Formats: sequence, C-alpha cells, structure tokens
Amino acid sequence: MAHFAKVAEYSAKHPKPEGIEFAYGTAGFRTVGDTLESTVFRVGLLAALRSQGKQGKTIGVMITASHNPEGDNGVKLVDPMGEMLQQSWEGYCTQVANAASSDELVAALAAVVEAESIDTSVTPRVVYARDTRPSGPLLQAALEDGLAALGTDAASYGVVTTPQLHYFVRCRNTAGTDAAYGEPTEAGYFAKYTGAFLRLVDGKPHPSPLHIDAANGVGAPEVLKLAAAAASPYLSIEVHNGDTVTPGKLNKDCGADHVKSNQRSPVGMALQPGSRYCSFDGDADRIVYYYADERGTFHLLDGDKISTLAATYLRDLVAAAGIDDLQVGVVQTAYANGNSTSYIKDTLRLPTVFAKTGVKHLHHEAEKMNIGVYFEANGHGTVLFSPGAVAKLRRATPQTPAQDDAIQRLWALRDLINESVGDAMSDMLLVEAILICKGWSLSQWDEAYTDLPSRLLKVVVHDRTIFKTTNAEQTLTSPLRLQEVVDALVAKFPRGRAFVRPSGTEDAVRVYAEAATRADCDQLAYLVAGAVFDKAGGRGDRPAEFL
Ligand code: 16G
Ligand code: MG
Repeated sequence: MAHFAKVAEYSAKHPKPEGIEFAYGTAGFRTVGDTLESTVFRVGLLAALRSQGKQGKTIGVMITASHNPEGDNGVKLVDPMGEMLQQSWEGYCTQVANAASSDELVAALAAVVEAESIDTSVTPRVVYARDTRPSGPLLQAALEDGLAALGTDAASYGVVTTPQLHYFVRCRNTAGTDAAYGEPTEAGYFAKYTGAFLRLVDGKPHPSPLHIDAANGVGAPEVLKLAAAAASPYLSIEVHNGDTVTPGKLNKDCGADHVKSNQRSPVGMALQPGSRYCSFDGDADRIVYYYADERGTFHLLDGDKISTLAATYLRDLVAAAGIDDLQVGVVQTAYANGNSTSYIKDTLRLPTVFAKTGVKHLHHEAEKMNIGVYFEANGHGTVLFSPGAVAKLRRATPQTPAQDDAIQRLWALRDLINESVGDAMSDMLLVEAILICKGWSLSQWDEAYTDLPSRLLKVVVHDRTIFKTTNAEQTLTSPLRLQEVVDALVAKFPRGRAFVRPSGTEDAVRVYAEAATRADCDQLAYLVAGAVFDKAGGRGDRPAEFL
C-alpha cells in the first residue's frame, strides 16, 4: 500500500527484539523500558491510523509506566474525548506490536485499515507526552519516527502528567463546540482547575498546608505550577519526594501505590498528628490521603473514602439545588472495602454498581448514570456528569438564594473535575474544596465509616489464563470448582469476603480477602491463596501463613 511506503525504512531503525511478546493490556503496553522502542514506534503508526479512522480527530499518546519501577516504561493511546482507547483496538495494537518483520508490520497495518475501513487520505493528528523516566526521550524519538512515517500532524507536550495529556486531547477535539472543554495548554489546564476551585472555597476559612508525596515523578513540578497558578492561601502545599533527577528514586518506597499497598507512610514523610498528607503515583493519575492520629497510628483515606466524600457532597448539593430526578450513583470494583459499599447503600442510600478492574470499565459504568462517581480503591477515579444532568442544571431555575448557591456550586464542581480520566491534581482540588467547605479535618472525613481489615496477595501460577471470572471479577468460572472452595472458606469467617482474579498487568493471580478482624482476614487470605496454589498450578513457594 502506497500509504505505508515509508514504514519499512523507518521500521528498520526500530527493530522488534526477538523472543518478546507484547500485549496491549489494561494500561496499554507496559514492560522493561529498554525493550519498548519498536513498540512505541509502532504505536505512533497506530495513533495515526486511529486518527484517520476518526476523520482526523486528535489522538493522544502517553509514554509512562505509572507506579511501576523506574526501569519499566509503557505507552498508551488516548481516544478523542480523552478516554481510554476503545477496547476493540487493543487487539490491533497487540498484532502490530508483534509483527516480526517490516513486511509483516505493513501487512498488519493494512489489515487494520481494511477492517476499520479507514480513509488514509485524511491527515492524522496526534499529540503526545511522557513522564520523567530515563527511557522516555529515546522512546519519544521512536514515537516521532512512527508519526512521521505516516505524515502525521503531531505536537509534543513534553513532560506532563497522564491526565493532563487526556485533558489536552479532549480540549483539542471539542474546541469551538458546545462541549468545549478548555484551552489545550498547560496554562489553560491550571487556569480551569484553579479557577473552579477558588470559586468553590471563596469566603471559607483557609486550610492548613497540605503535604504532598509526589513519588519523585512528574506530579512534583506540575503541582508546584498548579499552586503557583492558584496563588492563594486556599492551596498552600509542601511537596515531598519531588526529586525527578536522581536516578532510581521514581516511585521508590513512595507514591500512592506504595502507600495503599503497604498501608504506611512513604519514605521522606514523618507524619505529625493534625497535619494533612496525600500521595500521587508516578504519572499523577492516582491519589490517596492519610494522617496520623494522636497516638501516631497511620490512617489511610483511599479511593473508596474519596468516592464517598464526593458522592455525599454531590448528593447534598443536588438536594439543596432543588433539582428533581438527578441521581448520583457510585461505581466501585470488587476491591472496594465492604464497609464503603454498605455505607453508600445503607447510609447514603445511593445506587452503587461493581465494574471490572481497570479504568475503562468503571468509566463506562459511570457514563450510564446521571452523575456517576467512580473510584478504584487504589485512588484512581473521577466524576462524570451525563449530558442529561448538564441539561437539567442548565434548565434549573432557583427559587431561593440557597438553591442558586447550590446550582453554582454544582457548575463549579463540574469544572473542577477532570472528566476525561482520574487525575491526582484535579481530585486533590476536589477533596480540598469539599473539606474546606465543610470545615473538616482528615480525621473528621475518616469518621464516615471504618474500613474492614483487608489483605491483597499475589499467587504465581503456571498459567494464569486458565482463570476466568464473571460477576465483575468476583466469581471464578474456571478452573472448575475452585469457586466452591473459595465460597466454603469465606463462609467460615464473620463478614468474610474473598475473590480471585488474574492480574491484567502482571503474570500472577491476585487474591483479595476481608473479614471482621485482622486475624480472620489474614487467615482467610492465606487459605484462599493456598487453595489457588494447590488446585490451580501454583509455582515457586506456597503462600505462607501470616504470623
Ligand atoms: C492498571 C489499571 C488500574 C488497575 C490496575 C490493576 C488503568 C489506567 N490502570 O494499572 O486501573 O487498578 O491495572 O492491575 O486502567 P492488575 O490487573 O494487575 O491487578
Ligand atoms: Mg498512574
């Protein structure tokens, strides 16, 4: 195909390493950074085709491996509204990445053009960015070759957070329409979010400083720029773990994933009772909060806590605005703490559904709601306002100053939230705004409910593809009868709950358990992990009992 005339020439500069199979998974391609050059080059080609398939709309490419170790890297595509790549394209990505030769590569690209009836005469448009990883510049150069090979109109945003890139993509594709999202520049991003934040908190007392663990990643310089743009005592921050230069520091013993997984504070942060803390992950699309009580005990406010805080505030505002038929709903995954789910159902009395793990699944469920709040327990999430909800807000005619205030606040919240994807900076401003408006400390926020003890374990098996699940990953359909064993174990423990799912990002099976007490929870996790190991091809050491 003439369209691919230059592909072979460029591809020769970025040969595929032999013996490695790449797969576009939940978070795009992600593996050891040094092996990814050919893949990122090919993602450039795919981004161009995706744009042509969308009549020249702008597609995004983000080079990042998020919370993974510094030596890893990854790449993912961003669709026109700033959402994750449509799932049906994931297979194309995998095929194109694994083509063994230039000829096979061209054939794989031609197959995509054919299957999607792509008009290759359209000029492709792509924007891209990367995080702070050392392998980033080389991978970016490979990406630029891929874009050039198909004559792409391309622009780099340099080093920014993943959600910033999602925002830029959405802004570019909505410019000049009713859905215009903002200026597609860093300054535009900061102005939009800080402006909405300041509108919400105006007139309230100033908060104490917020200590931010930036995981030694791109969130560090960006959140400093955000605070500079706000230039307000309402956003007084202190950045810790902000070293993006010293090799080896990214995500090392710090960041949202580390804090959530280990349930303890990151390196470089000595918690003082009464002070406020949060952690971003390496590409700043996740956030968790935490504090120490008077006895110095660590308390985590994870994605479930953020989700319930946001849902409560939105629910109360909708009621105060006097708007009928505007329902706030919450999307969680099976990892949501059981007590958060009970709190949403029984205390908040809001509808809640479970989605499969992975942002795209939660996002799609939230799109079905009027106002959909979605968060993974790990701190990734956001809020979506449906077109119907926006129309209702537009039509709302306040009868009292209080109703008018509530409506203005709902508009400001909508502007404050990055609807394209979970965003640590935007979520931080959301939490800060709600806490400032309520006059709450982190411990007051934490009072809503107490987490059940939980435990997450990893079991390495010979073949994780034999693990199949249903019911939002809470029930195993394969291996046969393993679910019955899990059910029998769960039944032995008060408030027990457990599930087994294959990881989408690692060659392992994950086991989650919770129960009324720490001892029961650990015992349940151990028993379920042991059953998986014994009955489904465990490899290496059998999971050990907690002592
Ligand atoms: C990816 C997902 C994250 C999910 C995690 C689960 C995106 C952007 N990221 O990092 O949402 O929690 O995978 O990993 O979707 P696992 O399948 O290995 O447990
Ligand atoms: Mg991330």
